[in-house]
Amino acid sequence: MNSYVEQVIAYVEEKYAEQKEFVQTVREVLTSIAPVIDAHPEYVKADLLKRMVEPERLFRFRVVWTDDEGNVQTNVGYRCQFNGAIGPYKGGLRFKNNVNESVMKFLGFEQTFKNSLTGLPIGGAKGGSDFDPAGKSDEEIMRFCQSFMTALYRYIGPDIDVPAGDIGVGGREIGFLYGQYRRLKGDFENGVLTGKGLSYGGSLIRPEATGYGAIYYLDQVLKHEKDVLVGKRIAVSGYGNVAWGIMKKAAQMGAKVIYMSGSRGYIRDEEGIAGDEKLDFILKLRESNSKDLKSYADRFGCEYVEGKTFWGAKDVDIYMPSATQNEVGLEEAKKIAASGAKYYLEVSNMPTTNEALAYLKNQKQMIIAPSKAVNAGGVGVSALEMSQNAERLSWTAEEVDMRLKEMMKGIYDKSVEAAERYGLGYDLIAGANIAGFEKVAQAMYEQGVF
Ligand code: 2IT
Repeated sequence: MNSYVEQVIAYVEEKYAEQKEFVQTVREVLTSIAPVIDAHPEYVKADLLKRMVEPERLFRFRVVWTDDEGNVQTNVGYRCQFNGAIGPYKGGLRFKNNVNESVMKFLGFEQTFKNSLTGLPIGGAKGGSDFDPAGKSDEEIMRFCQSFMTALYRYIGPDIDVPAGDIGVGGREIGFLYGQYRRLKGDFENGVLTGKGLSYGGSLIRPEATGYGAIYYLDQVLKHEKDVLVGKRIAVSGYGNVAWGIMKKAAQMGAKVIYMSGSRGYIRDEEGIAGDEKLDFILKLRESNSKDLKSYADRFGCEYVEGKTFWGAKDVDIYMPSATQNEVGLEEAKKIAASGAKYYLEVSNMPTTNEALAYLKNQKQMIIAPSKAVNAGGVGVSALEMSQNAERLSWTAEEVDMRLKEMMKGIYDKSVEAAERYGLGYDLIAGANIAGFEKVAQAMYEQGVF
C-alpha cells in the first residue's frame, strides 16, 4: 500500500488509540483510497490526509437539566464539525448512553464522505449527547433539548452547521431543539435544522428517506446482478425510523421484510412486516417507553425469539443491518456467509467491524454494499429540506421522492465508476470511499493549506 497512507493510519492508531470506533473508520476509508493518493502526489505534498483525519472543530459542553422529581442531572454534549470544505457542516445528533468522543468522530468522518457522495454541497459533522432518552417523559426530553440547544446555538446556523436527527433524536426532539433555537435567536431561521415537522418547514419524505433510499440503492444492485426485488426476503436489524422506511418501500416494491430485532430479541413474521397497521404499531412502540418487541408478536401472531439474534437464518436473501455500529462482528459475519444469502447491505453507520467486513468481502458469491452509500438518502433529503427552506417553499412528496431516487442511482453509478477507474472491478465499498473522497480532497487542495 501507499507508504503515506500507511503512515497516516499508523499515526491515528497511535495518537487516538483509545478511540476505537474512530480508528476503525479511518483504517477502512484510508485503505480504500490509497490508489487515489498514488495518483495524486500533490496531495502527499500538501499533507492532505493528516489534515483530513483531524476534525476542523470539536465542541464538548455541559448540559444540565432537571428531571421530573426535581433532581439536577448533568450530561455531556458534543458537536464535531469534521470537514467543511464542500459546504456547511451537516449531520445528525445522537442521544444515547454510549456516545463519546470516539463515536462522534467516527460518525463525523463517515458523514464527510457520505455527504460528498450525495453530490450536494454539504460538509460533514455529527453531534449528540450521552443522554439516554429511554424512559424519559416528554417534559424531561424538552428540558434536556432546551438546555442542549442553549449550549449549541451560537455555533450553528443555516450556512454554518445544520444538525438533524440520528439514534434517539426524531421529530419530537428536533421540534424542541428548533423552538429553543428560535427563542434564543429571535429569528425564523428554520434552515438551521432538518428533520423538522411539516408545520414549520420540514420536508415531505424526510422521515422515510433513509429507508426508501436504501431500497432504491438495493434495486440498482439487483439490476446489476440481473435479479429482481419482487419476492425477495429481507432481514433488517433494529426497528427504528430507518427499518420502518425499508419495510414501507420494500412492500411497495414487492419484497418482504421477514425479520426485525430489538436489543433483547427478534421477530420473525413470515407474512412480512408491512401494511399500515403493523408499521404504525412499530412507530408507536418506538416512541413508547416499553420498547418490548414481544408485544408485536402477541398482536400479530408471529414468532418472537428472546435472547438471540437472527444472523445466519437460512430463509433470507438480503441482510440489512440497520440498528447501530459494530452489530456484525466476525462470528455474525461467518453465520451470514454460511446462510447462503447473496446480499449484505450495510444501512446503519459502520455496522460491520473491520475483521467481519474483510471476511465478508472474501466471500466471492456475496455482494457487499457500504453504509455511507446505502444510507445517504437520509442526509440527501435533509439537503433538499435545506434548499426548500432557503427558497421558502415546499416540494410535493412526488418531487422529493423522484429526486431521492435519482440521487441514489447517482451514488450507485458514481461508486461503480470510481472503482472501475482505479482497476478495482465491481467494488461498491472502495468505489463509495473513492468517489466521496475525491470531491472533498480536491476542494481542500484548491482552498490552500490550513
Ligand atoms: O447518519 C446520518 O446520515 C444521519 N443521521 C442523517 C444526517 C442528516 O443531516 O440528515
